[in-house]
Order: sequence, then C-alpha cells, then structure tokens
Amino acid sequence: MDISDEVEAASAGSRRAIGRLLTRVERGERDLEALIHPRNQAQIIGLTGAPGVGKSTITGHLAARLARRGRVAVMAIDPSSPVSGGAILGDRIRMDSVLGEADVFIRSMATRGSEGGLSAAAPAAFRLLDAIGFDVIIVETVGVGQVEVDIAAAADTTVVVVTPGWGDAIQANKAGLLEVADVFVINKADRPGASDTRRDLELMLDLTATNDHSWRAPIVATIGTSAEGIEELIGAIDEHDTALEAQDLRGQRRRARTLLEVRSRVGLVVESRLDAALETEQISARIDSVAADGGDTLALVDALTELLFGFSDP
Ligand SMILES: Nc1nc2c(ncn2[C@@H]2O[C@H](COP(=O)(O)OP(=O)(O)O)[C@@H](O)[C@H]2O)c(=O)[nH]1
Ligand SMILES: [Mg+2]
Repeated sequence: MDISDEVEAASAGSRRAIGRLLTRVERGERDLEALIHPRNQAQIIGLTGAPGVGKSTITGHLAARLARRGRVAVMAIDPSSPVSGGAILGDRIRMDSVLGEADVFIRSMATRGSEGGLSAAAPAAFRLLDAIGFDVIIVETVGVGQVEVDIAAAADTTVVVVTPGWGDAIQANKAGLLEVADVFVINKADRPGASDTRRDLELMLDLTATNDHSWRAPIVATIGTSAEGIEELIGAIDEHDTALEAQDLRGQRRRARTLLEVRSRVGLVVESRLDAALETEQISARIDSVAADGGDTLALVDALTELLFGFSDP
C-alpha cells in the first residue's frame, strides 16, 4: 500500500492504516507531510500527573463517553518503558477495562531515551490524527519530565491529576503542573484527605499569578474505579473549551504545538551535529588536553560553537 492509500484507509477508519501512519510520523517521514491536510477540528485533551494517580483509568472513562460524540483517539506516552514494558501494558489494561464497547483508537508511544524525538513526534501525531478525521484526541503523559509536561501543556485543555494525601498538590506544584493546569482532578476521592488536597490546590491557585485571561482551573473530584465525577470532569473540560473559543485562544494552543514540534526537531538536528563534532579527532584531543592539563574550557566551547554555527558568542 502506498502512503496515499494508507491515508485514505486511515481516514476511513482502518486501525492498521492509522497505526502505520503513526509509525511513519514517529520516524519523521517527509512524504506523509504533503498528504495530510489539517482540519483544525480535533479537540486535544492532555492528562498528566504522577505515576499511579489514575490517569489511564480516567482516560478510559473519558474516551468511552466522548466516543458518543465522535471519533476518539488516545495516545499514551510513557517516559521509560519499551513498548512491551510494564507501564504501557498497565495503561492498556486500565483503559480496556473501562472502555467497554466504545470504538476508540489507542496508541502507545514510548520515549526510549529520545525525549526530543517524542516532543517532535507527539504534536506531529496530533496533526495526523486531526487530519484523518478524529474529533477528540486524549493524550496521557506522566507528569514528571519536562518533555511530558510540555506535551500535555500543548493540548487544548490540560488536565492535571492528583490524589489525596499529604503533599501531593505540593509535588504537582514543584513539577510545574500548577501553571499548565486548565482543570484539576483529585482522583481516588474514595480515600481520606480529598478535601485537604482541594484546599491546598485552592490556596496555591490563589497564590499563582493569573495570566490576563481570566480562567481559574476548576477542581473536580473523581473516583476512577467507579466513574464517579467523570461527567463533571467532562463538563469542566467543555467549559474550558468554550472559554478558549470565546477568547480566541485555540490558535494560541496550536501555535504552542507548532513551536514544540519545530523546536524539538531543530534541537535534534543540533544535538546530532554536536555529537558528531565531539567525536572528531581534533575536538576529542582538545577535550583530553583540557581535562588533563586544565586548559581553557570556555575557549573549547567557543571553538565548538564556531564549528557548528559559524560564530562563537564571546
Ligand atoms: N482507590 C482507588 N483506586 C483507583 C482509583 N482510580 C484508579 N485507581 C487504581 O489506581 C491504580 C493506578 O491506576 P492507573 O489508571 O493505571 O494510573 P496511571 O499510572 O496514572 O495511569 C490502578 O490500580 C487503578 O485501579 C480511584 O478513584 N480510587
Ligand atoms: Mg497510565
């Protein structure tokens, strides 16, 4: 099957074709680019938070309900494990157990040590999924690394999931999740401490400088295991979506995704050039000499910058 047939089949709903196209996107294949025409229609929902807070369970519930409105795709991004590994398998099990009969496309992406690659591939995958007709894209990322937070933050609506318990809200704050949250979920509200966590979040929101658009992230309590609060969560996501629309901010989110992808791709090029330069005999010898005799490290940095970009920053 050539690529244009694949695009056609994917648009018609073939899971295999969608999977193949996403693999092409992950590889950064250029031929695909000319064939996909963004509709800018898909609503992208990012879910992030620490491992184990219940993101996959909630994602499954959201996907099942939103599938009544249109075509839903889920991307589960895991920072560490290879595709066959534990966390991603856990994502699938958790999602499948709540999806029921819902027709949802699920794709797992592993970082496999290439974080830059992931932050390029994820926005590109959103573009593809939008182009081939998905109405909703839910992306689950672990809210620990910068890349994972960046990807979730580039969604139209970013949902930050925390659980009750001492300091969880504070951890989320430390990880930079407070600033990127459009909606907060306190999941596992069946456990003690949910109201304390809500109070902590409210306090931190009071202290966080609000940007000029007047959205304050609502806090929704959920119980993933029984789907309690999921309708309320969808309500909060819809409200944020309406606010984005009303304030003409959807384009800004799209710009953030474009920026993330472009920056990551250029970053990858620069990195590979740098790696190659570091391995040349000349530079390698200078590193040896600076390390051994305490030469001028900054002069070496200048030399490398000159080599890579044709200028050095004095
Ligand atoms: N007690 C309780 N457990 C939950 C709740 N939601 C999810 N879990 C459980 O928490 C564990 C981790 O859930 P998972 O969705 O995989 O979390 P993720 O790592 O954030 O994706 C699983 O065993 C879930 O069944 C909840 O509301 N209450
Ligand atoms: Mg998960």
